[in-house]
Amino acid sequence: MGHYKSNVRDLEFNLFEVFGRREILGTGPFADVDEDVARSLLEEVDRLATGVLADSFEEGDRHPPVFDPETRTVSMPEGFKKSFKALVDGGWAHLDLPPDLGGPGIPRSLAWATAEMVLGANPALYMYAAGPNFAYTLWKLGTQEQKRFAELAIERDWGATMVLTEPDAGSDVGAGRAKAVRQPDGTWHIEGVKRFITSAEQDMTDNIFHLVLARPEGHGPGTKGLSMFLVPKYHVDLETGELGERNGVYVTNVEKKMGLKVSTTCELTFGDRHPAVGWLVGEVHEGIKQMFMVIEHARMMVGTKAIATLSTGYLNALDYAKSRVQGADLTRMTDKTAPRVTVTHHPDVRRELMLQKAYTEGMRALVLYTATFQDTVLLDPADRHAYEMNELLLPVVKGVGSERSYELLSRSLQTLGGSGYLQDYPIEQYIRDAKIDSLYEGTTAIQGLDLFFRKILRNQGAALGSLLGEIAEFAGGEAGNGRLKEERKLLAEAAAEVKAMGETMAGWAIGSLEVPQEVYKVGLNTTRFLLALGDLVIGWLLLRQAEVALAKLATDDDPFYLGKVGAAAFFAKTVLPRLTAERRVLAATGQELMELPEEAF
Ligand code: ST9
Ligand code: FAD
Repeated sequence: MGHYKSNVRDLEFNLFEVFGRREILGTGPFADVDEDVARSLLEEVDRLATGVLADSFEEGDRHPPVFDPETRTVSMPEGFKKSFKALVDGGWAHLDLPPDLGGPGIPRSLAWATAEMVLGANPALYMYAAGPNFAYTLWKLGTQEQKRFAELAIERDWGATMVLTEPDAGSDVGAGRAKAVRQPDGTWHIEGVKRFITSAEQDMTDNIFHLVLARPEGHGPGTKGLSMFLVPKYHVDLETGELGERNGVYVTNVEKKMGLKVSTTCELTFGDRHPAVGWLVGEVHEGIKQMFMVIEHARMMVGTKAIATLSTGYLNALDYAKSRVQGADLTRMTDKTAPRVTVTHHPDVRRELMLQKAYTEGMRALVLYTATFQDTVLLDPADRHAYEMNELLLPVVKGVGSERSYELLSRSLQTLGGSGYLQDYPIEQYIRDAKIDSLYEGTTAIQGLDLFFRKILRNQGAALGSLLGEIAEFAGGEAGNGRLKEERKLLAEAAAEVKAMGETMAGWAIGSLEVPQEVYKVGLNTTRFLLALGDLVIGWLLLRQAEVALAKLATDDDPFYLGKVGAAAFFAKTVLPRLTAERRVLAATGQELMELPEEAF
């Protein structure tokens, strides 16, 4: 048995029983996909993920890629190459593409459901195989020649990267110093050093193309002065598709890190040996806007990766707990002759397992709920509401998904006792591999700022208001036929707390127009608010699942549905009431922390 434990049943439950995806299949851009096709896709990806993709997960950690500074090349571990080949040769790297680019034209919800399994089995594979997805973005943004390049990249499954970060420009992308110098032939020479670039070197694809943010000479400061350039590793004859000379972009170091070791994290140097030639994407200077098309996809990917890892962590912990015999039932704790029981009988283990289950399944629902808005945007690009809801939920998927998954993975390890600490089980690697999720693609602090200032304030609370309205309507309704009455009340209270938190923060933000320091109070609470909103949405989605499950339980005593009701009730009763304390802490925020001298820390 491999390390990866998938949960296709829960994916299908979300897609077909909760979020009604049947209704959009066979329509518009999804004309060629019906429910049978969707289910068989999930089944096939499940087989792949639990098999050949998961096979090299451990090897990639214990024998990471080797960088040769002389040749500036990387050798990937053999087993990982085999997994990569299976993914790419099976055409799975094209799953997200529309039919005009040779893809199956599946909804985003189904795409993220399949992505969860690849990301849970061996996350770096998804990233190395993301070239065709990057190319799709290039194809949408690019000139005719760049579209041709993108088509070749898709046809040949070239690798790709997103290149923003520099030593002095991490969260603050606009501080970037990499320079672009225009050439008489219309191309650009890129100069400078980028760092922490994922997948920038490997020996699994013939070519790699980099989407690079650099500042054209004479352009202004900040993110708005950056432009996006296409910089391939090898030059390409666009007519024949043949590779030409080596371009002047080289990996000059590969980082040694805590986890996700098989994913190369590279220093990328432009133009130190010979010119690094780039092409301005779309021939327009809109770099940050263009890059955010990639970033939005990547943030969704990171949240999904985190949650996928928690899911397999929880299922591994559950398996262990069901077979580990230790101690007597608590009711017979003083009877030394009492039979020993599996640890699932102990209340404390049950509580821990249920917390893991509730967050895992609630956050999976969060990913797929968010993806339903992406489906709507594909069906109707003019649907402003769906667009704004997706924007609102993305920092929640990324920020909450990564923070809660990391936190709860340590609970999964705890369930195994001392064995969890060993490399005989996958959870210690899951924890190391998942830590990165709260850091890259914008740290949690950045997600909190993005949520509050851009997705709520700038949107004048429209999307948040609509979400809170839906939650309040559900809480005030009859969901659960009398069975979820107490839980709905707890949900209504939690929604009111989150609303009050948002209003208090908005008040401070408005107050800062007169007293600038008031904004510190907002900044002291953006992460708190992000996590609180996450808990609220997770609690609501779990209760929506429980409502569906209760209806099924009328005729079907499937324990899957019992688990749904149990998880929702547990979350409503043990997690949602904590939001009252969060609101009180938030409301009491003062300036003390900001007034404390740095030396006092
Ligand atoms: C990284 C990669 O960490 C890690 C893993 C890589 C794995 C890759 C493989 C998988 C991915 C596959 C992708 C495939 C592609 C797609 C396929 C599709 C099928 N939303 O607020 P302002 C824009 S990479 C949208 O003033 P500052 C907007 O244009 C490194 N747009 O910002 C805005 O203008 P306007 C990741 C947004 O103060 C403009 O930016 N690094 C959003 O200048 C300026 O906005 C980071 O993530 C948004 N949410 O700069 C950096 N926000 O307002 C984190 C901004 O006129 N830091 N824009 O609309 C930040 O995000 C900062 O907040 C900052 C601040 C840089 C934006
Ligand atoms: P800093 O920005 O220096 O942040 C330090 C601390 O300050 C953090 O806790 C942060 O939350 C906080 N902070 C910073 N600014 C603010 C603020 N305004 N308000 C509140 N708190 C703030 N980049 C790419 O371009 N391409 C890649 O492919 C890529 N892959 C990566 C892979 C790995 C393994 C790693 C580690 C990084 C990768 N990155 C990549 C870079 C990554 O996106 C950055 O590390 C990340 O955006 C944070 O930047 P930083 O590390 O410079 O931290």
